[in-house]
Amino acid sequence: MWQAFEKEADRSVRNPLDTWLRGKIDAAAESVGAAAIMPNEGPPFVPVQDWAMRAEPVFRSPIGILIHPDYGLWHVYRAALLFEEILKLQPLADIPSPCAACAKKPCLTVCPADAFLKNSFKAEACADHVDSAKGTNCRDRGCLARRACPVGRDYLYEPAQQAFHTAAMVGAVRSGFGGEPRDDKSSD
Ligand code: B12
Repeated sequence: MWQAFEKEADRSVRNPLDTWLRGKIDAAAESVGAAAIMPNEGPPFVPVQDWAMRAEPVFRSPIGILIHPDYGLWHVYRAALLFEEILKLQPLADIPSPCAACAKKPCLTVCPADAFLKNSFKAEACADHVDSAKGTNCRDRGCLARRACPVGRDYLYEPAQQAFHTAAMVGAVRSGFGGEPRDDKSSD
């Protein structure tokens, strides 16, 4: 996705990634007779992670985002397609979360902002650190906790993409994650 975005997208518009994606997703939805919902549009936000856990073997990781056995923490949901009829899905593969066998859980110990609590994420603490002089590593190369995960390392985003999403994440936090103006809602 990132390579196509870099090649094709008009970066001068507001929300360049969301804008570029919307056209592609609407066309895909129309071709199969579905309506598209964008998970980052809100509030209110659709519970896309709950839907994903019913559709494929992904699991809540200790840092809140879902982990996939192959892609690790390097996957996100660009859209949900709503169909009028109920679709028959493959039964879910009965496999354990990769986090169950991870003894050290480095994702929980490396965050310089101590942003991960047991059931929540301190978004302000994260953004303040990323914006500070000490935040270069997270700012330029992406979330340290996410990068510490040993699963799916082949799918790690490249630095330009990491920096783009991190900047968008800080913008989202500063504008209260809502409908207020911000640089791009695609913090992921
Ligand atoms: C608002 C939002 C944010 C806010 C976070 C606000 C906060 N304090 O948590 C900001 C902008 C800071 C943010 C940051 C990031 N986000 Co975000 N975010 C969202 C968004 C748009 C809405 C979340 C929400 O409020 N849902 C409200 C209702 C619907 O959810 P809920 O049932 O209450 O459950 C939420 C919480 O309870 C929490 N939660 C539940 N159980 C647990 C357990 C633990 C331990 C923790 C920490 C959290 C947690 O997670 C749920 C979703 O956030 C979702 C998309 C979506 N539609 O869900 C993406 C989404 C959750 N984000 C995503 C990502 C990738 C990130 C970042 C990694 C991006 C980055 N570049 O760093 C960071 C990391 C945040 C983290 N570690 O949790 C992805 C996760 C994909 C995945 N693999 O699961 C999503 C699903 C977007 C997508 N399009 O795929 N995000």
